[in-house]
Order: sequence, then structure tokens, then C-alpha cells
Amino acid sequence: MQSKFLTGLIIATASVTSIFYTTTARALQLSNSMWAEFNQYVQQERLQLQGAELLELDPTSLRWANGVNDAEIYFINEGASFRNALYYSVNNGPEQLIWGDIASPNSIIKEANGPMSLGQGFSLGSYQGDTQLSLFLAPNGSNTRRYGAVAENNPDGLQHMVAYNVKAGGENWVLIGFEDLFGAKGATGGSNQKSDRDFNDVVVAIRGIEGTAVGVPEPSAMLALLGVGSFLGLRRRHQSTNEA
Ligand SMILES: [Ca+2]
Ligand SMILES: [Ca+2]
Repeated sequence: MQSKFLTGLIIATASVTSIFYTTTARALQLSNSMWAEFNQYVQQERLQLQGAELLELDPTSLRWANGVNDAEIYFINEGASFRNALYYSVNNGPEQLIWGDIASPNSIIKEANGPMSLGQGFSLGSYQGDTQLSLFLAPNGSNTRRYGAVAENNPDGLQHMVAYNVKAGGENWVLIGFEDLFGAKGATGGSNQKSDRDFNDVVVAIRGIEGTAVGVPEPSAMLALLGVGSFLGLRRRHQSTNEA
């Protein structure tokens, strides 16, 4: 009886240790330089994501066509007064929480008690074959309201998510920005929240995912995609660091 109990205890301890180890091993964090690669496109408050030179993607088309191992999503910044939450769903499966309180002491609209660090990551899991990803923003952690990639499914019928292809560290990433306020830009009255439509309320980056371009890139966009713009980007980052 006692030895059975001890065996059980040892097994239980081993399981707890291995869970703890797995969680620790999976703690994801972007390096400062990688984080800056993405954050250079995030404007200060009340200005839209600076994406003109990037290839804009249809946010409903995001997928890993050949599956993915330990899919990674990283928090880049937030310019929100709301304490937003972010959920995901794979192949239209059940909604799962990524982060429940997207606020940080170091973000654009900072909260001293925000639990997030810039560049903090989360593993979305591993999947075989064609894998479609949906993201949903819950404004101020709402239990019922969701803003996703399909505009007509949003509470106000408007676009709330933008996606851009970004080449960083020699890999393809997608940079995603959300708008968390209801209604057309500047609209007031009714449910409208005098939205600024800046799409910087939650900004995240996802490694290796792909999507369909919404338009043909202009020559300047092609140069940026080929990495010709990285030197200029580096200069710009240094300047903004000095100003901060
Ligand atoms: Ca905030
Ligand atoms: Ca906004």
C-alpha cells in the first residue's frame, strides 16, 4: 500500500517536473534586434501602421500550406487603452486563448501593471498539412465581442485586422495589426467609439505563415522585400531609439 503510494507520488512528481520543463523550454521571446525589425513599422498613436512599402496580405488567407512545428506568435506592441485579449482558431476549430491582458509597461500606450513584455511569444502548436489560422481580438477582454479577419463577421461590419509580409532574419513573417474600437473613423453616437482606425491596438508577428497578396507590389515594395531597405530601416530605428 505504502509502496504503491510512493510509486504514485514519484510518477506524479515526474509528470509535474516534465510539464514544468516543457513550459520553461517553450518560453518564447524575440531578441531585441528581431523585435525592432517588426516594430519599425508600428507608428505612434493615431497613425496607421506604416505598411506602404510592405506587401499587404488578405488577413483571411493566412495559412501554413505544408503544416508547421511549434508555430510561433510574438507580441510586438500595443497602442490601446483597452486591456485586450487575443484568441486563435485553427481550421475553424474551437477558439483558444493566446493572451488575456495585452498591456505592457513598455508599449505605446503603457500600463504600469501590464503583464506583457515586448517581443514575448506564444506557441500555437504543431499541425500537419494545410493549416489555416484565424485570430480574434476581444476588445477590453469582452466575453462576447470579437474582431477577426472577415469584416462582415465583425460587430460593426468593418475591417479590424491588417496583415503584411515582412522578411526578417532571412525568413518570411506576417505582421498583423488590429483596431479595437467599434465603428467608422471618428464616428460617435450609438455603439460608435470614435475610432481612430490606426490598427496598432495589438500588433503581433507570426513566423513562417503565408497569405495571398491583396494587390500587386509597387517597385519600392519589391526592393524592401528583397532586403534593400534594411540599411535604411536600421538608420530609422537608431534615430527613433535616440529620440525615445
Ligand atoms: Ca495599453
Ligand atoms: Ca485604434
